[in-house]
Amino acid sequence: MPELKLIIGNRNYSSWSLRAWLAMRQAGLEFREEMVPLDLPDTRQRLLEYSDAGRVPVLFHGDLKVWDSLAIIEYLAETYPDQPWWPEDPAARAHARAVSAEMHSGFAALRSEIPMNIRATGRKVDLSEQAKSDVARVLALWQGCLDQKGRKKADGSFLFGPFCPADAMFAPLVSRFRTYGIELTDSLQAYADAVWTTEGMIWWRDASDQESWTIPGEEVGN
Ligand SMILES: N[C@@H](CCC(=O)N[C@@H](CS)C(=O)NCC(=O)O)C(=O)O
Repeated sequence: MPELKLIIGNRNYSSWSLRAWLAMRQAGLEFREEMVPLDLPDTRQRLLEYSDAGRVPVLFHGDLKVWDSLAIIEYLAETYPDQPWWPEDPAARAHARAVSAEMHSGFAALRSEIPMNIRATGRKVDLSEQAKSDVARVLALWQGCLDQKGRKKADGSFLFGPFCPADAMFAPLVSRFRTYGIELTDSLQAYADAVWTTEGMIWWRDASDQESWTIPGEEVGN
């Protein structure tokens, strides 16, 4: 098999990069990465050298290029079926894909009003009604997964028991909810803490602490 190479943005800010990267890392894949820091004068031109979409993440596998986080995950799940990806049970798998697709295509207000900044803490913002409704929907989605019929606590602390791509899709929200002090019930906080303390997330957070780039207006603690 040719090597896998993932192009990502800087870790502190690039929420879509985190999704693909964490899914790959937690699935145990070996891959190389290259980083294009976001919001610099040459960012656009550098992104276009990798993909006409001008966005990260981008996966290269030999001659193949995949330029979208969820498409990357689906491609890898098909290509490396022996690694742990989606839930085995078809109903749970469909559910996991539905919540992942909803995250992928929605929550625009939430995403723009509380951008990911992993290093920042203690932020307070007045959310619009739409963003509040986005937050409520995410929390309901999480609770719905945790309440699934037949799901046993012993199966794991994540949405579908063991870590799966749905948890990677929501990992940036776990970070945002911490940064902006979004209140969670005890069971949702336990879920968020489980994602926050996965091996991959700890590694990503430590690495984002080492980064020196700061997007204007996104200074830490601001
Ligand atoms: N739907 C795409 C979204 C990718 C995306 O918007 N990535 C942002 C970074 S998190 C980006 O590349 N922005 C370009 C820029 O900031 O110049 C995916 O799922 O991969």
